[in-house]
Amino acid sequence: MTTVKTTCAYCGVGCGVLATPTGARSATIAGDPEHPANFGKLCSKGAHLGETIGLEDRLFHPMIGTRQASWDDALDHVAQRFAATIAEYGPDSVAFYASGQMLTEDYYVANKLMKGFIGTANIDTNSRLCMASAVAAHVRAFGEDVVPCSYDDLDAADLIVLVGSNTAWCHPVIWQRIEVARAARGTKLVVIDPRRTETAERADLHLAIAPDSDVALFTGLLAHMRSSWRLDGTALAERVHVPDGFWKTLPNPDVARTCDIAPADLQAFYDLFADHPRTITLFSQGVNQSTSGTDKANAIINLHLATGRIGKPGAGPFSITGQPNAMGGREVGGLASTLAAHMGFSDAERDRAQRFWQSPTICSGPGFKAVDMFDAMAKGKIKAVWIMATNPAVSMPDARMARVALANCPFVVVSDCIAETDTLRFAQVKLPALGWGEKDGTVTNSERRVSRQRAFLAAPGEARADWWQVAEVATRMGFAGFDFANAASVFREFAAQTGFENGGTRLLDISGQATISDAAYAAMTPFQWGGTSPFADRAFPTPDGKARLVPVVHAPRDDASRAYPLRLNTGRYRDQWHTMTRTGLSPKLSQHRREPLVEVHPDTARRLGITDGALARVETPNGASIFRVAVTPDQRRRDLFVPIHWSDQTSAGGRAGLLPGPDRDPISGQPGFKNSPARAGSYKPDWTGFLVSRERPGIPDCVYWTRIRTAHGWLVELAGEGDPAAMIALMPKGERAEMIDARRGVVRSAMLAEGQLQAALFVSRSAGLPPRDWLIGQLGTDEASSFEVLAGRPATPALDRGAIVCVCFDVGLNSLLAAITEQRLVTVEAVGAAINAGTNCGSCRPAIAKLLPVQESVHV
Ligand SMILES: Nc1nc2c(c(=O)[nH]1)N[C@H]1C(S)=C(S)[C@@H](COP(=O)(O)OP(=O)(O)OC[C@H]3O[C@@H](n4cnc5c(=O)[nH]c(N)nc54)[C@H](O)[C@@H]3O)O[C@H]1N2
Ligand SMILES: Nc1nc2c(c(=O)[nH]1)N[C@H]1C(S)=C(S)[C@@H](COP(=O)(O)OP(=O)(O)OC[C@H]3O[C@@H](n4cnc5c(=O)[nH]c(N)nc54)[C@H](O)[C@@H]3O)O[C@H]1N2
Ligand code: SF4
Ligand SMILES: [Mo]
Repeated sequence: MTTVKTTCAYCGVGCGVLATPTGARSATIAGDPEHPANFGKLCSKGAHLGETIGLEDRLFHPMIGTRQASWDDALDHVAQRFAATIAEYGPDSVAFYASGQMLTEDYYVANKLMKGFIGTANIDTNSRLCMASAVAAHVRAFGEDVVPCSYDDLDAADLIVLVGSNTAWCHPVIWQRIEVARAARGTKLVVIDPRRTETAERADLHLAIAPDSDVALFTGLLAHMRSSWRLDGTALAERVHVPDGFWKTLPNPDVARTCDIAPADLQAFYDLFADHPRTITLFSQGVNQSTSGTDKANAIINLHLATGRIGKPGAGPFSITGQPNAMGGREVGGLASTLAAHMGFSDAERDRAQRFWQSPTICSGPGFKAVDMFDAMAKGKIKAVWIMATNPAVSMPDARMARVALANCPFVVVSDCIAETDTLRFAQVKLPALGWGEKDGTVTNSERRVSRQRAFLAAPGEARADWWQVAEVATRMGFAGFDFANAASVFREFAAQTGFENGGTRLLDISGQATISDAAYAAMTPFQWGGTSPFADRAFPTPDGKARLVPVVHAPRDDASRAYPLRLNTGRYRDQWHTMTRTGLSPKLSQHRREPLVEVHPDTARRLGITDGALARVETPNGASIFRVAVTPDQRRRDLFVPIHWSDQTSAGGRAGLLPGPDRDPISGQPGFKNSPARAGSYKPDWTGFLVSRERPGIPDCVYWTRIRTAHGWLVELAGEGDPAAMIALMPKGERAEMIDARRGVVRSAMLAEGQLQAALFVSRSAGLPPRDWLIGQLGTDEASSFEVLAGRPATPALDRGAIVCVCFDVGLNSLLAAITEQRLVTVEAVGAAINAGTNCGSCRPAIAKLLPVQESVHV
């Protein structure tokens, strides 16, 4: 079968992928050597895309309530309910909640319908939770939301500063590029993150600053550069507008104390910065997801503008995007705070958009930002909402309130490719969407590069493209202008809008593509708008052509209290994507972290009375969840970290989304997900246990459970109260071998069929449980013995390989440590040569490096 060039489904690096179908629902996946974002590389998530394209868990048909409906009925129903709601309560009573996982074409049609035809700007997106602060900062500083750098700059920089970015896990192919540059030219690396992540571990300097002290750090650095006469006088005179009194806003409080770092480390950072004019400051959610996120981003941009480190090779403030099409959503105007194609809401711009769309109306001004949108739903102001390609019941801050809002909204439409998600439970209408490998259109990555996602699989069931769903509803609402023949015709219209009466006022102008033929669209190769360095030789898109310094002042979050003395940080794991609807399908990707952990410093753990491997309850003013404890010096004292990935589908208890409050940045409206007041204490269940099973087990009825895929089935961790024997309900029906010691509270149950283990359950009131790995492996053999299974171990014990580090080759921690010690391995390369680990996607190389006896200084 022929190989199709497409783009990865996941992060904003935007890697090119070669997909070669090997059957109706299978394909081999490789990096595209010609794609300028990755030159053939893929990380663990991209490399295992093939494990996520089966038909398992898919939504195949439109549903109205619990009944399967035809597309005609479902679309008519949506159109009628939206029209009726608008007729009765006005256009602002309806809303659309979109996603950076929609294609540009999907996004364009949704934005056009809402802003131009329904006439409300109540369309916002999960990018509000992700990129809004960077967008707001770009607009404040440059006049337009333009990322001023390209990946090439990473190769040319002498100093790379990563701020609030766990690049090694979240943008691994950018990370590998940084590592190559460091090996080639000794690029210095500074990581600014309260946690010692695998990214921080590899840095020349790691500043584990106090949460949300970034503004103090960067204004302090600007003050330092000024007092040591290192600003760029020419840039300041010619290219940058300095507001009156700006320099007076740079007080010099005790920066090291505010950031809670050693003065020598602060000085080391300031010296590195002063000595290396080719500096890239790359930032993501540690900056954006903050109640001071916009100010943080502007503090970074101010520094680059005032020192002339922008628009030159290897220099600039580089906001990297999270989702595959976070950037495309910003381009079309999918945020409630922009109109379309980088235009705002002035009368002239509204008039221009309306004339371009030839629409009956146009929205009057900005609409509800995500948190406000859900708040308006809870208050009954929004009476119909369409949610597309996002799972807000899990991912919104104060997720309990988001669910109250959805439950309170009279009409909820959800377009998703998966049949059961936490959000779909609230839907009156469910619309089956095409997923990755089936959908067709464009995405834009972190460096403004537009690439094609192409279909290489047939549509499953009745699933249809998101843009088609919106266009159909628009047409059924009686609107003209939505009869698009294909994705290419949507793209042409969007491209035309970027150039419509632009006259050089907006850098986003891809109108050269407005006449692209269907064939040329099909064959499109990646291209970048704005060029590699948009501000190298061009004025800034402001009225006077100058960029702006924006006064920003460190404002600590003042919600610390005696009741909630800790700070809660939330974020990502290397091998899971958000709410796990897709990466959770991959057995390989599920091995790196099998449970959601709360990471805590040893001193704090001791004070709280929680121990490594036990369970802890984490509580904020908004909710409580239970997590497995990981005690680690990589956390700051008093800070906790939990992952965002587990939902009601995959756990009870382990849901991070319940915990952060709705507090948000006053300018961007982005929630401060990374720094919430919290408390924690040990959770002592009556019993703990686990289940391995070939078939997907039912939902356990106990206080804590988590469920993940394994090579031949599932692993469910359990903890609860009452009678442990009640868990036998999780076992399949049929003949089982069982061992119950009621006095000591031990329950073991195994079910085999013709030498194949079907399921095994282990529950115990004392902590002792057998190691999981051998039992997980037994699901895959034809020669399991119920005797051995009940014993929880083989008659002749083998080495427990330990937690999986390299998912590509299934290499565990114990195997790695054994090889390193026995064979005296000292480099990541040598480990690879000895046992393969780290030689495929490379995502685990930072973790392997950490195990080596002597840390390599640069290249892994
Ligand atoms: N594996 C994986 N990769 C992903 C994703 C995924 O789900 N899984 N999602 C994608 C998406 S949508 C996004 S947005 C990106 C996110 O990518 P990242 O931003 O790299 O990921 P996070 O884990 O959310 O947070 C980054 C770091 O910010 C730090 N931080 C917290 N508070 C502060 C602070 O006050 N100051 C500073 N300087 N740092 C702080 C955290 O400790 C954390 O290590 O990842 C993308 N890539
Ligand atoms: N506490 C905390 N919360 C966070 C964050 C954090 O760091 N901490 N990060 C925030 C950030 S940066 C982000 S980006 C969000 C992400 O949060 P979400 O967007 O809610 O997470 P996903 O799991 O990516 O949800 C995507 C949904 O769309 C479906 N889907 C996938 N492809 C398609 C498609 O082509 N069409 C349609 N119609 N559906 C599709 C998937 O099955 C899934 O249900 O989470 C935010 N929430
Ligand atoms: S870095 Fe990984 S997840 Fe991100 S686009 Fe590339 S392969 Fe996909
Ligand atoms: Mo994101």
